[in-house]
Amino acid sequence: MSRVTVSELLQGAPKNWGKWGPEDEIGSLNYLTPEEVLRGVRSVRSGKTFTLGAVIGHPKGDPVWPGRTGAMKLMTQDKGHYLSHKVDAAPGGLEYADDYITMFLQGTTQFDALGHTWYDDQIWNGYDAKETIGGMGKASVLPIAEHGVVGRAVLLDMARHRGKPSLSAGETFGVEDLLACAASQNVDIEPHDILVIRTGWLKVFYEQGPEAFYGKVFNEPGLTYSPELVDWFQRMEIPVLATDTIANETTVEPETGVVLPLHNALMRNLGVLFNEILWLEDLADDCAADGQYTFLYVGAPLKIYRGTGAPVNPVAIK
Ligand code: UVW
Repeated sequence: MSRVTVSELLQGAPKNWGKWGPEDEIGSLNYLTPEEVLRGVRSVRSGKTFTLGAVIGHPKGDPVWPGRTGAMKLMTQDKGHYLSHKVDAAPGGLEYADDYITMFLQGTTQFDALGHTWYDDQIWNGYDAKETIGGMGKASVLPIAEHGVVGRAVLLDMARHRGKPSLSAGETFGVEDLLACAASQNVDIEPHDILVIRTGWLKVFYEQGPEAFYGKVFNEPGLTYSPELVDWFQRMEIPVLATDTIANETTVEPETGVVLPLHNALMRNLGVLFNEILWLEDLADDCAADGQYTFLYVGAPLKIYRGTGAPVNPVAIK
């Protein structure tokens, strides 16, 4: 049970509604102008690349928000079909394999559409929450997919900063921790930086299994709400928050019991894009080894018409 509603918690909190016009559907992505892309390009030093997508349909399962299910991938055609004479080779001898997948669009590394969560019947930019009925009529993932997400990113390795392989269930951090982490990594967070935060939590799923990951009561580690944190995001004009957890914030805000308040404070109200469930282990190891925590981030979710979100396999270029 929460002790307040999200509406009460966020009373008077800042909003960017209308900042980019009444028809805007990409929010803080507007900060990533061509100049910002070039600033990102200038952070490239060695050309090393890292892909940040989780494996879809992993043999150990897919880490998903409780209530969602992992991907189901089925072969519709393979060599077996030819061996059992269900199909014949094409004239000339060509044979081929085919498959299809069913999955939650938010069931792997993905971007949330800005209209993905709401309270008080309004989604991003003040659109009516009824726009979500039968598919996102406003603030879907498509405008984000059509724009693409490219800019300078900073990795904040909170797990390393705290001297652990991963944060623990329900472990929280706030803006002062982000700044301390950046200082310990000798990196400056600049306005319009894409913020990539490693908690080590995704690794828990693959290395320790679903029992350790979900626990008795699911409570991810992560950022926790405070007015100061929201003001900082607003002041720094952060366009994207990306993490290696399912929801980019601790599941239950400990002071009030409100579930996922940052989804509303940052995404619904400020238009910050949420990029969730990233695989950050290889990138983080490399950053720790060479001391370079900035890179060019390139990602674009799939162009899903009226989608609430869409998978993405971002590339970090150092
Ligand atoms: C919810 O908001 C429930 O999920 P996600 O973490 O995919 O944004």
